[in-house]
Amino acid sequence: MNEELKREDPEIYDAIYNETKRQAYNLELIASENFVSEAVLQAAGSVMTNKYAEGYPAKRYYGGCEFVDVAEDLARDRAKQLFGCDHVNVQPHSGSQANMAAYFTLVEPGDTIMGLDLSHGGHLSHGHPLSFSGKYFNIVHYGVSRETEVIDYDQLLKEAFEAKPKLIIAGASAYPRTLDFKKFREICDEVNAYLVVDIAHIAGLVATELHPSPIPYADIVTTTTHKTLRGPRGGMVMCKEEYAEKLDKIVFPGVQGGPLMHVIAAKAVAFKEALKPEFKEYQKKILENAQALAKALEEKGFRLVAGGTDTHLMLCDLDSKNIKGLNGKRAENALEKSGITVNKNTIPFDERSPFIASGIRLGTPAVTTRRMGTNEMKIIADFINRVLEDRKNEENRAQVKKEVKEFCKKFPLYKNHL
Ligand code: DSN
Repeated sequence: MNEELKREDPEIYDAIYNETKRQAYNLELIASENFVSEAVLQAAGSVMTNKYAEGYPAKRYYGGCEFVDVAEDLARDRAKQLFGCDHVNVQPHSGSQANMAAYFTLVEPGDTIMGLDLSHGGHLSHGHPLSFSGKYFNIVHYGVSRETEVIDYDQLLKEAFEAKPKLIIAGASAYPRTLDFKKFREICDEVNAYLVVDIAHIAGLVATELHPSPIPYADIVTTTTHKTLRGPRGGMVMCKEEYAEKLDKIVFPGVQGGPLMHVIAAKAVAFKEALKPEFKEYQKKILENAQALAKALEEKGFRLVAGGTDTHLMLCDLDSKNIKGLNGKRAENALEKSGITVNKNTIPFDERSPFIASGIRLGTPAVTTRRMGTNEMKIIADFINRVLEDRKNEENRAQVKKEVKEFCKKFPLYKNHL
């Protein structure tokens, strides 16, 4: 593989080779990651990276766009079919830029936006002070209830009456329960606010009707394409027809220049895959695996935030195990040394900083792509428990790492890459 690259740039060749090995022989449990198909990889690594195509299909600022136009048209048509939306823009380079485009389409800098607090499961670009969203807009955060750890919609309505937002954004990066988009719409109607929904995490579930769709309720829906949707790294925005023209102008030239045509081609391939019946079966298995992993962890004494999960992810409250000195950061490190990749995550009302955190976030999309099933989830829970119960023991970690590697070999990822 990559003989040319090996000759030209052995350092980068080695980095890619080592990353390929890391992905093949480690358990990937980061809820926002996945493994794309060979076909998506090939499109993303194609000559379309060479093409400037500012503008939109048939309305470009450059000549020679006839074939990239084919790719973008296919991506748009397939996305519309997949989500049932009026209009889609497939050019955003990331979720953050998709959200930036959504905000600037509907509101002005300085306007009030309400978004879920990052420490309660929100996204950075939903108003974190260090993100553009927190700098350009007046942000009022909503959170989850201390008792139930889920959104209390009555409380949200009260807070919205006080804050008088122009826009409410729904969606989360670490919220394990179903979001009620109809309720969000009702609240927005009560306070005369726009509704934007960011389905980055749950896009694959929404596309296959395994999570309710926000399309009927939201003015604009944003997503990334690389999480449950299993496409290349990137973003996308869907909207009602009335916002289409303005949204397109905001994406380009408003917040971006030339689109990444190789990534747009790869998005088209991923959307074609997602329209197949097998994709719904895959999404169902993600959910079955999440249930199995959650149950197995609970049986080992881990408390799950909000009492479990309805989706592909769960948040483990590590304090529930009463292991001396354990926190999110230490758990992430010990698991990484044992071949298991997770991310530390604050839990609602966490007293630790986000750099330490009291929880870990776990998701099943990537292991499900490897065709692991519910029995494997029990084995994974056991690996996690063994590492965390004796996290300082190097021999224990080395033994788990060895077992994880053998386990992963039974579920090969990419052929001919190693
Ligand atoms: N950073 C992404 C995640 O890991 O969930 C989206 O916020």
